[in-house]
Amino acid sequence: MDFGQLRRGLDMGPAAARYTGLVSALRTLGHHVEDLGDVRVPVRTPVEEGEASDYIEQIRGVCEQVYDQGRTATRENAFPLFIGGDHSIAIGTVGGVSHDRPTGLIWIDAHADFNTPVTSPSGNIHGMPLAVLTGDGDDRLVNLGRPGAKVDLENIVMIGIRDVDRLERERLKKSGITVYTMSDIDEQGMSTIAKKALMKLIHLKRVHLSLDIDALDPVEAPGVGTPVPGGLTFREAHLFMEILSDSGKLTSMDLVEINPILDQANKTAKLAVDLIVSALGKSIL
Ligand code: 4U7
Ligand code: MN
Ligand code: MN
Ligand code: MN
Repeated sequence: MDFGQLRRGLDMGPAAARYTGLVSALRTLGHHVEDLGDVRVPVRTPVEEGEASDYIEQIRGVCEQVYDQGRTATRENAFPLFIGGDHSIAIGTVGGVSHDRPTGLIWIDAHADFNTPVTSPSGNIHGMPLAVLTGDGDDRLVNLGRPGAKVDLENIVMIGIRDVDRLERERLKKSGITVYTMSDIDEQGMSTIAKKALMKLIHLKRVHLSLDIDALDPVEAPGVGTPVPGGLTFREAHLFMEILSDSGKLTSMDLVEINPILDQANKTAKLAVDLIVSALGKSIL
């Protein structure tokens, strides 16, 4: 779905990932893969220029479906992989996979997605999912699946951020979330950051990765709605996936914010699929 922001095209992300061979690449690695198809997404009626959009009901409907799927897959000890779609789907995915057990959350993104309706400069829900998941935001989203916060602030690690709004920054600094910005990655290198991130979640049996493809540099991932320069390189992102895969801790994952309409020959979806395959066990040797 693409109801979390105004641009069209993010709803085509799953198709783009399928076209580039996601399922066969995972089968080649030896995984048993079942493609459950797309969730039901209502047709989007256009909002006039300057008119406020209120798609909360549509977003809630889609997130309830993914919540159930995440919950079911996790209960069956399967690994749910969610392809977006704009990042507001994480309200459902993270809620669902954490239904029965506390879950660590790694949020890789250019943005913090920690706005509330009060702090958001855009009003777009895809800038709010992490706030919702920690209990702040519209009640219809905060209480989706089960009442209240879905993850503990101390079980969240954010990586790659470089574009935070003024009031969002104040919230983030007070929150207790562990944040590794692009500057931290520049200074310490991705392997150190990856190991620190995993150490932070060592006490948890389940770890969910929510990967917003705009965390990568726009040179690598041009097909995104909100590009921000100075992002992760191809190898930095792959190295993180390889270290995460080696840790054996990853139990579920989102890959979101692929916009094929803004892309160059499906380059961004190809990169996205490559990263998923690395996170799920592909190594160089
Ligand atoms: B994404 C933004 F103002 N912070 O809230 C906002 F810059 O899921 C962008 O990370 C949010 O792509 C980007 O609208 C959301 C903006
Ligand atoms: Mn983002
Ligand atoms: Mn995001
Ligand atoms: Mn985006």
